[in-house]
Amino acid sequence: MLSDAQLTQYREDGYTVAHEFFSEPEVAAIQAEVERLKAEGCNVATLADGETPSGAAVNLQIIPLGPKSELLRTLPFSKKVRTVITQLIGDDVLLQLDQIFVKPPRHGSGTSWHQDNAYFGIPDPTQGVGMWVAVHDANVANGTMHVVPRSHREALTHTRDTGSDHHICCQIDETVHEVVPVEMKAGGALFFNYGVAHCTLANNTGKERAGMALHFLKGAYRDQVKIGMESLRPVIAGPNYSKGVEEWGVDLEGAWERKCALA
Ligand SMILES: O=C(O)CCC(=O)C(=O)O
Repeated sequence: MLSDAQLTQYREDGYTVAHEFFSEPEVAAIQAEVERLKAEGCNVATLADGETPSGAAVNLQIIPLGPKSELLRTLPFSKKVRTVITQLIGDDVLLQLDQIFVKPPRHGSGTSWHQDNAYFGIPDPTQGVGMWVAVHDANVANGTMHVVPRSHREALTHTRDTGSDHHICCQIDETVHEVVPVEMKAGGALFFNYGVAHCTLANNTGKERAGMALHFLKGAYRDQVKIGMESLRPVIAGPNYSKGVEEWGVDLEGAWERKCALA
């Protein structure tokens, strides 16, 4: 569970960090799955025209995860994820989006500054929460996630990101905005509401770095979601919660813990 201090930071600054959110066996399971899924990734980095695939820079996106991975589809149903997400946005929650970005050694490219709600268009951005998991140690040298505290109170203008085949981006001026690099060991998790501006930077180190991003939304917005799993939005809490039976045909409660040999 998040502490009162973490919850206060989340309410005020729009984000909070849970170091060691996932234990060593969980991290090992996630890392092995990322290794397996890499073959299904797509390099979204482009030359400066926003179209031509980049030969050098690589931002490998794997999306969605649930249909591709029997392991990762169970993660949103884990006790720790359900507990924290409901602490942050209350009961009645669905998983909107799940993806991984892999940054290969030396050629890994970042994901430019943006607010997720510029994609999602939810009337109140604080009603959605992104959970970004450090699959490997994430630090300034390998381009970890950076956030702008309290930026959910600003509607920033977004334009097409010409370094990506589909992303959008906004401008952050570090002389005006406070920018916080979030450094975490593998297994740490950053929670931020849909309005918080964030970006990752290039990985110029000799080791690969990956981040896994899950986006959760209040069930009340279910029909307003424009982006995400178009037909399958697994409910993880609330009146429509079926433990995954409705969406995946099996009870997934406890499955994450069993698969990671925690139970
Ligand atoms: O890991 C990345 O490069 C970007 C992730 C991201 O922007 C997100 O989770 O919203």
